[in-house]
Amino acid sequence: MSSTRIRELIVTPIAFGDPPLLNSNGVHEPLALRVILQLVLEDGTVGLGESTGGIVRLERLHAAAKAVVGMDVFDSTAVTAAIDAVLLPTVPSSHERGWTTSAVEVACLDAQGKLLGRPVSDLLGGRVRDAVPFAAYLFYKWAEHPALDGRAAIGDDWGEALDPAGIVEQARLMQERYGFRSFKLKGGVFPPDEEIAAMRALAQAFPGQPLRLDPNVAWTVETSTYVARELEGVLEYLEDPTKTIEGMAEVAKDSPMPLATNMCVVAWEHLKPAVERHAVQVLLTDHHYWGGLRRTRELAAVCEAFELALSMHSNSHLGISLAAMTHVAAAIPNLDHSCDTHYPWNSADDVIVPGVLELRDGEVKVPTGPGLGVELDHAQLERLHRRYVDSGMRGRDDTGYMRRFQPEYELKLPRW
Ligand code: GKR
Ligand code: MG
Repeated sequence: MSSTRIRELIVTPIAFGDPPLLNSNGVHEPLALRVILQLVLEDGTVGLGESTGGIVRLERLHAAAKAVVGMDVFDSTAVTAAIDAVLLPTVPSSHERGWTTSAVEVACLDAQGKLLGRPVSDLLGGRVRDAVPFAAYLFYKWAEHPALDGRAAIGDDWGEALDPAGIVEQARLMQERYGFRSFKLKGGVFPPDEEIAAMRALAQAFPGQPLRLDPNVAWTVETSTYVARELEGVLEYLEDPTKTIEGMAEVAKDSPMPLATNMCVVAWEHLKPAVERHAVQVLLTDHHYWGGLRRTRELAAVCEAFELALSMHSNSHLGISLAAMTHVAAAIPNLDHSCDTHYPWNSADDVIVPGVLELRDGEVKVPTGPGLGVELDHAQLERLHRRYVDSGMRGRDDTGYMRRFQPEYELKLPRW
């Protein structure tokens, strides 16, 4: 029994390359931040976790690391409760506390799986599919990060995408490289009519393949209603056109297609009002803040009860997160849509040993090795940690970075 106790939680902040992807807040910086967790047990078993970066959440993970020492790794409910209790006095938002507890829960499950010799999907009730479908995540983007403060420009092999033709070309590349069979466009960047044109161009280029558009609350209720009508028959769902449960409920009244969210329903207490007001029809779950993989499985059951369809949200991430997303998606019977992933944009810098996770035919095969089934590349972890230290970057600032090139740029939500 003592060998299953937690000896240490090693928390390592990292930075990895990210292209200039545009969104309603500005543009992605050349580096994205994450945190890698290594949960070390008394017997030397190590469970892995990955979470979003930034100094605030990093400090919370350090606080969590102190709280979990000596606890039994199979007692993951108690482990997350202990972390929650430590954060509660200073972090009132359950959504915010969820970012910390979730990352540690995943590391617990990875360690449990390794001890038992079983994949994490087995610990979640077993997989109902052997491969998980993902959508191509399209972004308007610049051809390169412009030269800045003596740093040379940073290009990539995706090229520019600033109009419908550029988006269709990016979608073709995504399909060619990874075989995606559904497409999501991150909108909220250009005036709505331009984004409507991009979706129509995608529909023409990829007939019959599911499409979705996510402007990250860049629109008013009126604009959202207009776009929804214009895109009738084109979208499988429209994601977060406008802010708040109330706003989404207004749009939903007249929307010809389902509305989805990863913005107005991000904690358990948001579910009741959203269901009561019929604000959303598709919930984009994310194990990184809903409490981990078991809680995500439970969330899927709640969605089933209230006839909410289920899809999955993503943020810039690496392979430990992709493995966790794949295991939980494999164990959810009512996964109704392909999952989002940023992985093609960031995978070149991955922190895991290559070979297990492959995006092929628009799917990732569920790893069958013990735990998450992925192995940490320690040399790469060290390199990415050095990059974090040397960069001096301590948080994501898409708006500030945009202003370096367009000083008049203003963060305005809704913008249209
Ligand atoms: O990477 O720019 C981005 C996305 O906008 C991301 O930050 C969102 O969290 O992809 C996400 C979404 O679906 O809202
Ligand atoms: Mg979204």
